[in-house]
Amino acid sequence: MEKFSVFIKNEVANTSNSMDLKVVLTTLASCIGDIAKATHQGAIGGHLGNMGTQNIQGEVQKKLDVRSNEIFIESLSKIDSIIALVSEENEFPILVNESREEGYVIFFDPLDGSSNIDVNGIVGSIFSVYKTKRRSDNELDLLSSGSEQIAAGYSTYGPSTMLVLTVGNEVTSFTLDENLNEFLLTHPNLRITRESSEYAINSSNHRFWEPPVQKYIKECNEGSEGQRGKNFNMRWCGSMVADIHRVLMRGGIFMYPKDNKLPQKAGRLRLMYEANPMALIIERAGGKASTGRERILEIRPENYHQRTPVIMGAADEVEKIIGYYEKFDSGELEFDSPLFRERSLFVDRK
Ligand code: AHM
Ligand code: MG
Repeated sequence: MEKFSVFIKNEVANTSNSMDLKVVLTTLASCIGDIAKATHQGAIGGHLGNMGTQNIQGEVQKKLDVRSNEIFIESLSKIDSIIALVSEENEFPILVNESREEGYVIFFDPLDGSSNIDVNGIVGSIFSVYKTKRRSDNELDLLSSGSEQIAAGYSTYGPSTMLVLTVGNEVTSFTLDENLNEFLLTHPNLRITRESSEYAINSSNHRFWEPPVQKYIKECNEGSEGQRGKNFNMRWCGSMVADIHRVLMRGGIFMYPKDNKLPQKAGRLRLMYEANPMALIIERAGGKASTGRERILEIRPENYHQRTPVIMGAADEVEKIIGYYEKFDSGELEFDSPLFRERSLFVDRK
């Protein structure tokens, strides 16, 4: 099996980016190897439990959130071609080589799904790589839409540690050989089937969703007796990396849609280091990624930690939900339950 380092050398040679990208990607893989070790040590390494602090999102930080963040920052800040690091755990970007004219900006969620840590559930890391240049006024602009990403990837620290990467046109997956301490290419050119009969959503939010998502899930749950004419299965890991990985490996759709649970949040997931990298991977694998109303990769970001609705996976299923949003927004009354007929029952408490 091909080693990650060899794959990267060949792959980056085929892109228009400089050799520095090779250093960035191999360093990211090495950080993931280090976080895998800490994660798999669990209680033995003293890594379980809370830090007693909160991040910028107001979320309680776990010890492993903080350790994973340190691992990324310590290693990536030594790379000359990187200008800035933007982490879920830090309010502001960490500027590392500020005087450069151009360089890489890395966005990352150091440990996604961290509510799973203490129950030994699957967690992972997500990253996104952009290039930036100084503007004519000499200012650095670190925020670009997801379609500008040069590379994106995630890891899962599950039964085996896997690294999924897109750089170029394809999505490639590697498995960590713990004896060699190397990622080996195990899943080339991952593709998502167009249709599917499996969905992932946190159903406890059902009453807060907008009618198009309620309608889609209702029809899935009616199974072979309903208009879809087939049974659907549901899975929810509480960890985006694990749920998206399943979608990539065997198909399906993953959603954290807009809801009116907390009106000040446009959904739960963060655009720059969760939705965008996953959207790039899903699209490169032949799937679709939307908020329901717009393509995620085309959203113009306004701040580092902004949230976005997420509906991604099998193209036919995502298109079906987009169609329901179009009908809902244009006032077409095809929503057949009392809840859907009375639009006022969905109170958009902005
Ligand atoms: P995190 O980055 O703080 O772990 O939050 C993101 C996670 C996603 O991995 C997952 O899809 C979602 O939050 C789970 O939310 P919920 O607790 O509503 O199930
Ligand atoms: Mg996360």
